[in-house]
Amino acid sequence: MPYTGPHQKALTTPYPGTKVERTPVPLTQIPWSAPAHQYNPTEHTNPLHMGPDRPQYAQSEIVKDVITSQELGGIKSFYATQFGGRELRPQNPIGRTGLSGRGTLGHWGGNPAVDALLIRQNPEDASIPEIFLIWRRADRTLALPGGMQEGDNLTEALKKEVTEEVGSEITKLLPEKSQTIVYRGYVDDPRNTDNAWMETTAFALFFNQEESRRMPTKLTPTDTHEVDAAKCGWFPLNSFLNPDISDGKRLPLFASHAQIVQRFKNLPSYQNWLRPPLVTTTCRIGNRKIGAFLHAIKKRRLSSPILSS
Ligand code: RP5
Repeated sequence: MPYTGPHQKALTTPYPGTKVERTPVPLTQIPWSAPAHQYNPTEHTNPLHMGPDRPQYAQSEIVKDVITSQELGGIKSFYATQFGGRELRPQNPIGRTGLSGRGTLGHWGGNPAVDALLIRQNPEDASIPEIFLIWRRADRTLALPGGMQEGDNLTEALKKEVTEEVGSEITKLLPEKSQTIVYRGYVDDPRNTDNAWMETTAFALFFNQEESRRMPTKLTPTDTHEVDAAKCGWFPLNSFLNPDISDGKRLPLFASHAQIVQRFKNLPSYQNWLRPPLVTTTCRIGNRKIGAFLHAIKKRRLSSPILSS
């Protein structure tokens, strides 16, 4: 299920890392379909992302240089992009944000990212699932490890982000892992604007107790500029799965990461991973039936079809 909104973090003001204030948008006026005749969003694009000396990842600030026949400079969105307003720019699929332009995002339209839900069984107690979270220095919050997707290969992008933000010790285990897609779509990110927004593909990877025991206690992310390694680590997953839990241990996560984490509690691969191995279950059922059978013999209550009951 894609994100249906309304967005909240995309209304964050002032705009992250700046003093730029967004134009207030009442919740009822977020959808483009809601009339807002007076709507006059603040215009902001990072000045470093404009002009001929801009970095390679930033598209031209002139939207018609980038858009050709519904293609946003080769960047594909999960949404059928609508164009409108000033200069017929791409429009945020959820609606108004109070800010036009690109903010600090490099692309017009969807800015693709990848995220990793690294789930392990606690090395001491396999019944406790844990999730690895990073601490984003700039946003001063916990988050899923992840980053902008450069290039088309999602697996490579995931590997790069995990190496940078978690550590190469985990990356070494990735080739053996099947990756389950938990979510694809819009991210309610504080950097979003009316014309540029984040989209992600979030993958879950499961590590059993034996693998957890093989993991070093100290993981070493390389991107220590963005990530505070001292505050990253494994957290009890259950406190993030249930939005009603108020045990004080659940902390808010960056952008829509909390909603993404909550998505996978009903995921079949997570449910299977939680279950004890099938062979143990079968033996237990078998033993219980045999036990009941012997008990019945002892009590001389045995009648022939007992095994089929
Ligand atoms: C979020 O921003 C995505 O879900 C991803 O986690 C992150 C990517 O941005 P950077 O980490 O590269 O800033 O919207």
